[in-house]
Amino acid sequence: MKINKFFGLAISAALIATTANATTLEDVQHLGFVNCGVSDGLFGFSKADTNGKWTGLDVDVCRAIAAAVLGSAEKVKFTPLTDKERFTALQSGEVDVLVRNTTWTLLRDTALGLNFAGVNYYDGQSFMVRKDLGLKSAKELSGAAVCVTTATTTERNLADFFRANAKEYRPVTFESSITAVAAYDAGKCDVYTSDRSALAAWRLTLKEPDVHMILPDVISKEPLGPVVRHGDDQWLDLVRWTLYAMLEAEEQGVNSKNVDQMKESKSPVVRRLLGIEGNMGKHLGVDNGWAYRIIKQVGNYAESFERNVGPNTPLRLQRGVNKLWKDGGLHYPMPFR
Ligand SMILES: N[C@@H](CCC(=O)N[C@@H](CS)C(=O)NCC(=O)O)C(=O)O
Repeated sequence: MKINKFFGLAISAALIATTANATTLEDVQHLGFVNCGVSDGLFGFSKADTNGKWTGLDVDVCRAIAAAVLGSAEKVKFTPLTDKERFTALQSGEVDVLVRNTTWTLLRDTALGLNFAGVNYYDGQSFMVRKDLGLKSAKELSGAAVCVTTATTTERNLADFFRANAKEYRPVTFESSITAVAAYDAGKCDVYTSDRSALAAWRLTLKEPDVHMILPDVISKEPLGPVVRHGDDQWLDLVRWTLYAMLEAEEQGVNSKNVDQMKESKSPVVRRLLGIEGNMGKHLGVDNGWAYRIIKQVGNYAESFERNVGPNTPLRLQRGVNKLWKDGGLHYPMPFR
């Protein structure tokens, strides 16, 4: 068949125009994968192994979104981003969602044109030092050289902390944590500062991890969570309820092992969560098996926590404030009803 060149161009233009006006969900469905912005390699949160397989607490949120929207937790393209690149990549549409140990703050949630969909890890900023300095508290850090990564909340909190405590310090800034941590390890700084979970991860990469300690002071709130662009409420809802599905599954005792038996459960909440009753998925723009797939393929929040950062992983993080609300923690999924 002879194709009219002009007609062909018109069709391509129309297709591009459709894509440009499409919602994020339509784009993702059209392309067949979720483009997820992640950290360049933060153990426990997002890291690729030598075969290119990504794992981590943040990675699991990306996978859960793909399971909900596309039916398979494997349908994710991971885009590693530095702290500096992350928000531009989301704003420009290069990624569909950012799940990259990113702190929810007022400015990011407003001025940057972004929306935080929730919190997948409640953290706080702290300091790592050599044990032989004999320090007990960050208040004793007067005059210290502090290695820090730029374009982070960390850098600002650091300044606030020293200002509030009327102490001198010398910031030594880097664009990537790998170089900041290497400089600290080489003795170019007395202190490395970051989120506590990140400090636990980076400590393991040092030449002699046991020579270093994390000071007990927590100088900030760092609620880390997935972020989307302003202006696409459906996608915001999907990402938010994906996270809630993982938390609600834990709350209801549904996990990747028992999810098939749980389909027989008499609990109305479990039945709605698993799509046996109600139309939860349809209201989100997907099918009613969305949360079943998240739980079956990725697991509930507790499973993800234990597998990636919990006490039996090298990171050895306690659940602490990351417990569910009913266990005394801060995670509180909104009602599935
Ligand atoms: N949560 C803070 C800090 C983020 C953060 O910790 N960034 C660094 C320190 S671990 C990081 O992810 N580095 C990884 C990299 O440089 O690739 C924020 O949102 O600004």
